[in-house]
Amino acid sequence: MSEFEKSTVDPAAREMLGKAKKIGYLTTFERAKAQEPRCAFGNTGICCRICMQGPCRIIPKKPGANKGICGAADYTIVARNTVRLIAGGAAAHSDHGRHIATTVLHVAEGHAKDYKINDTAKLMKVAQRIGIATEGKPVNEVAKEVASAALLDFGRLDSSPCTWLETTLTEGRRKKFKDTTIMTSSINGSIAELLHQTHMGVDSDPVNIIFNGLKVALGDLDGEYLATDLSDVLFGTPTPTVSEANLGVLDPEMVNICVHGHNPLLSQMVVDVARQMQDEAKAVGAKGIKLSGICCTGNEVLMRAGVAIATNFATQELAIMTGLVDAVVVDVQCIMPSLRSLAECFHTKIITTMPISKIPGAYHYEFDEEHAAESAKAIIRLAIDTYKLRDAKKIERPDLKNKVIAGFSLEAILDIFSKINPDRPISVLTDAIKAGEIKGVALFAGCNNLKGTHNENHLEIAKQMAANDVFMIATGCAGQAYAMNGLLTPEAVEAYAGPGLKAFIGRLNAKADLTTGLPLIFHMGSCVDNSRTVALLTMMANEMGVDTPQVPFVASAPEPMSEKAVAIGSWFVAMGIPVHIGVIAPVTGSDLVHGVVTQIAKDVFGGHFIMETDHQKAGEKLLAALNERNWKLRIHN
Ligand code: MSK
Repeated sequence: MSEFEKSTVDPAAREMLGKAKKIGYLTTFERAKAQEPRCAFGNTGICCRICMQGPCRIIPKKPGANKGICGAADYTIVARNTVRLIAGGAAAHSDHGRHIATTVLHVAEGHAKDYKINDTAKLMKVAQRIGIATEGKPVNEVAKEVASAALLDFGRLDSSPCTWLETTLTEGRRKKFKDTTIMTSSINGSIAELLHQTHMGVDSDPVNIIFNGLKVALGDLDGEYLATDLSDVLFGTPTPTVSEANLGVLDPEMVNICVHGHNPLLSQMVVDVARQMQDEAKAVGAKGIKLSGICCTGNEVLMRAGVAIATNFATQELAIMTGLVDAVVVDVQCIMPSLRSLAECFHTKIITTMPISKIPGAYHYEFDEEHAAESAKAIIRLAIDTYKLRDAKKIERPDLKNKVIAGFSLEAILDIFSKINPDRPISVLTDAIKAGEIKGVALFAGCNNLKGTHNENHLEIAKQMAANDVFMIATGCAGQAYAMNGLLTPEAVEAYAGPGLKAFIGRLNAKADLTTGLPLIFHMGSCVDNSRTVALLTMMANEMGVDTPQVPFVASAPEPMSEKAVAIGSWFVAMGIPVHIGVIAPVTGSDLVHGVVTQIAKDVFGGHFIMETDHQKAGEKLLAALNERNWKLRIHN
């Protein structure tokens, strides 16, 4: 085994890790090793840092130390720590959604002139779904009402449910969430309430804490849903697109700009403006401007504009290591602060753009919504100027990239299904499950986590699912792992799909009327676009005449890292879905909390967490969960 095989399965990343070693730079892979051994208290969730008397670490068999100084038991501490992760994730996703909704409102009011309502059909569809009359109204009037309704979900004063939740759930889930008092009325209010509830000396009941954590998780879902809907309204609903992925997309002859983060407000503007600035790049000797993406803002522009993916979360530093990246333009979330110090070894400029997301020493070009195109132009000009400083001696690019077929919004998937059944497109999927041709649907989502080998769990579990005839969808860095390694291609269908899945995708291919074949895994977008995946689940449930916990649908975050992944996993559990995570979450310090999230949750909501680090066993557990549902539906014997 070569030195870097334990770090990553990606050949391009291995090559760049070799370069990092040569120049003596300690990447995130080295820093992860340097953190070992991990603190056993933190690792199991029994370190309490909620008040300044702490940290308190629970030692079960030591009298006095078996509780915190205030008397908090292990279960209280673990529950509080867990739900505070959900609150962090919900805050991040929904703040992103609030930013988009505010921009739609400003566009509708005649401000933010560089943006426009791009997808009127989606706007009208959303308006009708949430009960806003559209007939005879100007587009901007409808947009204003929709954006205002979205913003109300952040701070509603009465106890009526958040609009996006109320209007998208199955009847069964609506009732379940009301009965269990976790239906959210206000995203911001629920986050504030949870932080209050978990303040020192407030709630010590772990079950009560976890239920309110789920309420915040539903707020996260609401924020994701409206972020997706309104991003589609502003920038268009994705349709299938052909692109490419991995470090080989960086072009030695072009000005290379990587967009990194999550919010499409800036990255989409950079894409649009770069098209008009190709001549400026040519004037400095480049052949033009090449954009590529890292993390979910990369997914946003892949889905809508076919922009290439450079790499995913864990390997973001390695893009700079090629010596070819002239600028990394970042917005919010999942941006390693280390990018700045690494960039000092090269000519690369790190450009932060959001007031809440700065890196000491980086260039900060504050994104100004009122002058968005100007902001994007200034950023691109800095990248063009920086191109002139490239040092040929430092350039080393792995010659590896893979073709990518992406852009599968729910609308795009239904459009393909409708070629087979125009009246009830979703039945194409549910009928294939009922017939036993495919076992169900598996969603792969989430990040990279260097507690394991980069991208290994993503790839291996998906291959196992494919061989067992599971239809697969993906979002986030999971989607990028598949993009980087050639699984978003028709060739991967040939290589990995079992006979049932091959026949199913083949039937779609025969009717899809696309210029390319369909891929093995349908990439549905960014982290917030998990809303698209839950919309698919809901549609399947309604078509099958059951509630979501009965649908043969599983979710997996093979390498979860961020608080946002915790929030997503939690609301999927509440939706009744078995959710695999490829790390052991910091809940094992309390048998009670561990039991609630891995077992009791199933009795209450139908979903539960499956913690399994071994990819083979994880795949087996996911398949078992699908088989159980199929058996219960009496589809199979
Ligand atoms: S970017 S949250 S590392 S998926 Fe959405 Fe990737 Fe996870 Fe960030």
